[in-house]
Amino acid sequence: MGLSKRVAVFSLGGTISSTGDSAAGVTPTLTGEDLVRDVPQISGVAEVSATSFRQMSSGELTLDDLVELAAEIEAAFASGASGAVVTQGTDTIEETGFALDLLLDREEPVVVTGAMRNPTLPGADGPANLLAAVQVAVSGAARGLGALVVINDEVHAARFVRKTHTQSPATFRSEPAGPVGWLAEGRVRIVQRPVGRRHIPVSVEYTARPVALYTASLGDDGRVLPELPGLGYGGLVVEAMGGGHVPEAVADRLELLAAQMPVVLSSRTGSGDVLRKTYGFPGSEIDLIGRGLIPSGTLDGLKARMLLSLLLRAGTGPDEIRSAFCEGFG
Ligand code: DAS
Repeated sequence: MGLSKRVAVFSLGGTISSTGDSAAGVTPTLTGEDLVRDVPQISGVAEVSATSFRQMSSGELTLDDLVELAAEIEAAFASGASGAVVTQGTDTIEETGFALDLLLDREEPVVVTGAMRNPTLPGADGPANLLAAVQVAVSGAARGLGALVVINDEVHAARFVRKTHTQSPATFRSEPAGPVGWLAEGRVRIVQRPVGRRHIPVSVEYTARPVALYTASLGDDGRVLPELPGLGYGGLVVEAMGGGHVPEAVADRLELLAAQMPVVLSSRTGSGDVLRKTYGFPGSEIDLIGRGLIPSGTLDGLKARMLLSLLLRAGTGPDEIRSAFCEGFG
């Protein structure tokens, strides 16, 4: 008798699929079919179809790829899949996972996974991560949570997760919320459900409007900022210091930019809400918001950039962009 749950696996490349010799370095070579075949335990969990969607280092992925991937995942659900698993490089999972969270509005679990140790190394974590991802993809408890990142037996909401270590298999963290669950002996335990998801329908026909990401740093005056409109950028996310602060010289430049494009204020700290009403010095969050910047709420710079990129791509107007950040994630 066949298994009742079907899972569609889409492989995109990354360490989980990388092989080669130690001198030249590993590169993405294994297909989705190879990855699934290497984990025989998967056949006891679900009927799995594997598609090699891309085969690249995850830094090469584009928003176009993700919009196309979201459409393929929708199609898999329409044809009866109970869940979807995406395997890819871990370098950009915090961005791709959040993009899928925004692009898809489905109850079925969409689980992104990868590996920190490639298949040629002792202790390669890809097979365990893939099995765990399939287990989450068929779990009733994981339905309706939005896109998830499953690695190292932890289940993270894509909207919170960040890569925090260059090599550790425990690299993924969700500050300040913590993981939404974990796996124990193959059982999926979900202990919290994030509220306030947002859906941004974007089709492949929409054109991209690039969004720049700028990190404020000690002694920098932001002289690169006035160049952005001329370079074709349609928006900017600032990773400000602390609760949302920049030097005064940078604030002057940001004010000029905010009159031309959406400028979102996030924090370079990596955790916590951007402040709105505490500090009053020039370059403080009160000053910057008064000059037209949009506070990113709980979103860090990379996630704020992803949200703004998709909003611009969907042709969203200035008021709706502001409310997407202030009400959706604020
Ligand atoms: N090869 C890198 C990437 O594709 C790293 C990884 O997969 O962990 O993101």
